[in-house]
Amino acid sequence: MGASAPSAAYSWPDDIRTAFSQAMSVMYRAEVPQYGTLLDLVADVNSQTLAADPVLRARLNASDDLDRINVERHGAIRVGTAAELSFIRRLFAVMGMVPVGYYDLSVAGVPVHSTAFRPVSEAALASNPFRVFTSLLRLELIDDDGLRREAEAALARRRIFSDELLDLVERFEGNGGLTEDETARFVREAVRVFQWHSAATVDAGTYRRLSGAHRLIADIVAFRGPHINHLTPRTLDIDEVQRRMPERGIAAKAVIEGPPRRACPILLRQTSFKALEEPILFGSGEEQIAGTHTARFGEIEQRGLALTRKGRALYDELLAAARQDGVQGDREASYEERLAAAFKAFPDDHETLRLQGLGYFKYALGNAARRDIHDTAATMPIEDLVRLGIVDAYPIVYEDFLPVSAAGIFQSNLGGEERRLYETSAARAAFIEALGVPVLDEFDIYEQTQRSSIAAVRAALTQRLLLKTDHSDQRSERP
Ligand code: OOG
Ligand code: NI
Repeated sequence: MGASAPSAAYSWPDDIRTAFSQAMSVMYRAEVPQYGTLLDLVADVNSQTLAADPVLRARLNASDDLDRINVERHGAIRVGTAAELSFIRRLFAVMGMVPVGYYDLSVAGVPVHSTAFRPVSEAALASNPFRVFTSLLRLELIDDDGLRREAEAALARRRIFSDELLDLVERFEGNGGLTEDETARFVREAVRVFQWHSAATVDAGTYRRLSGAHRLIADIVAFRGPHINHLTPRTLDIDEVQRRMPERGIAAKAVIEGPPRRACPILLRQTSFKALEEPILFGSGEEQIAGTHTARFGEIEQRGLALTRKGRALYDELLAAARQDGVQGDREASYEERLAAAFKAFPDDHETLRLQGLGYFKYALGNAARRDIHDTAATMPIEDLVRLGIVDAYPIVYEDFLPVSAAGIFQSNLGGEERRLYETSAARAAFIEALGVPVLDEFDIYEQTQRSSIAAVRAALTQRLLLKTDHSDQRSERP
């Protein structure tokens, strides 16, 4: 898993990813000034949160996170064809990002399915966790045959990757890396793929019909490339940023997606500002007419503990209950109140979360391991070691996305309740075929991280016990 080390002549994939995410941020701030305003607000709230919470500050300082606190954690793009998706996969591989997870958004009335390209190894995540939520249009969900063929033709006409970029990706694949000069050119060409085009590739009538089928279809089909539709920095206090967005003239979406505020954060909470209406030119030459398109926004996220399958099932159940209550139950209570009430059933301290197998944890030797430890330590159940302070447990952070939340983000940026009814079918296989490789299972990745930390702890304890035996042997040899 993850990228192997390139030879010294080549750039580290982690460094290419960092350069790419920084260049994307610069471009997006220039394209969408309100995004810059959001970044400023996030930076202010983050520094106020740190000033008020020295413990948090010390922890982030120790984990090296402090100076990178305000950088983007993810972005999102939407592509139109299998060929585009499979090349995107090769492009992200240059930056050590591989497809993790499969999200079927058609169940939420959005005609796409998606994966997240992201780093996987612990070292790569620590270096820079930047990920790109990538959706593929499901053309087969356009009912009107004529319109579907028009959309297909428009997508077939466009070339979203430059020859230089194709060449650089092939070089990377052939040589196992990119030189410094190639890296600079790669980043420049890769960022260009995701830039904004203010002229549509179709006339106003076609745009209107595509948009009528679903606004997302127009967003994907009617443009020269898959423009980045949002970037997402990390906030240390999402409720505060949400509350303060209006003060800066930012129209926030109505609710924060994901779990409620908790003492022990789980999974992912996110919110965004509503997509902006931007001027567009439709058609070409004499025929060109002015109109608008709404697609681009800014988002923030706050991440917590990665849940096991069991924890995730409980999360899904409680979230569904809170949402269902809005339809059937207590109509007086706000969504936040219903959510908080439903999640009372989700344990909110790390010990219970661990003991009940709801979350993934990483283990490392604790303070008591420095003292004399009993011979049986290396084989004791991990929970006993934690209880004795020989081993400490740390929550593993959730690095993926949530389909219900993603649907909520899509929805709020499509101007309210744009939902279509789609047949749910076995689309996953088609997605994987388009991608060209299988997607990794996110639970397997967390499980593996947890398991290898336990193995490392046991190896270290065994080592200590061996040393101890050595010493006592030497002592007993002395007269
Ligand atoms: C992607 C929406 C999903 C998230 O954070 O859940 C997403 C999109 O609008 O293309 O980015
Ligand atoms: Ni997002």
